[in-house]
Amino acid sequence: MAGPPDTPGGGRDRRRDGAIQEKTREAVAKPPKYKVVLYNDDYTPMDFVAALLEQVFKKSPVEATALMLKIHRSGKGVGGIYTLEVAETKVATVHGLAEKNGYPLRSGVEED
Ligand code: TYC
Repeated sequence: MAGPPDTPGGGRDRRRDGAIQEKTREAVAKPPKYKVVLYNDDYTPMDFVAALLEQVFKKSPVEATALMLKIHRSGKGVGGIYTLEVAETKVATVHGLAEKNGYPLRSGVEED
């Protein structure tokens, strides 16, 4: 790359002629985010849910157990927050793993 990189979102850049060009800050729309919500049920084993939270939502073992218990006690909980495409893929993965193992675990997407 020739010369210093542009300053993101504004700041100053030196022009070819040596003058300082003030940049205008333009609005950059942030992509909307979506929560992947997991719901409690009476049949899916606790250790299966905790292992799934580790595998699919990259939780540590301690985080996964705490979140699984939160869902168990309160009825639902958030596995993670993602762009819509990633969130929908997580839901499909949760349902696929649950169905493969014969459990009724459900999850869904909610706007953040
Ligand atoms: N309630 C389940 C049980 O007692 C455990 C469970 C936790 C199920 C979280 C689903 O999303 C869930 N075995």
